[in-house]
Amino acid sequence: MWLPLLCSAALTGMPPARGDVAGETEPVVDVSIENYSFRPNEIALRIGGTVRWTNREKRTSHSVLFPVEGGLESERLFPGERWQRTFTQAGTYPYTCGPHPEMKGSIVVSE
Ligand SMILES: [Cu+2]
Repeated sequence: MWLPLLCSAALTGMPPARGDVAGETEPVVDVSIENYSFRPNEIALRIGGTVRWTNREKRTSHSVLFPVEGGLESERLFPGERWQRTFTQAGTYPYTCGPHPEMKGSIVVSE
């Protein structure tokens, strides 16, 4: 009697929703923006990986700016907002915050 119950519990623990959102199964790395810094500020991931920045400040807005790629920049992120980018090519991607160029981070994408 208890064995079938255990089995069904194990099945319920499976993630049936996986794959229902495109790209969800790819690794996502979270970066927190707080105290005028990106944490962590250095990230390594593989091609196809996604970095998701979340502004955890109380009041300050920030952006994510890639100056070496023609100035690709997120919209201004207000507290609680997030932005993400998926990296499809290997390379090193330094970035800053548009309004606060002293904020720095970098992402290394490998094959
Ligand atoms: Cu900023």
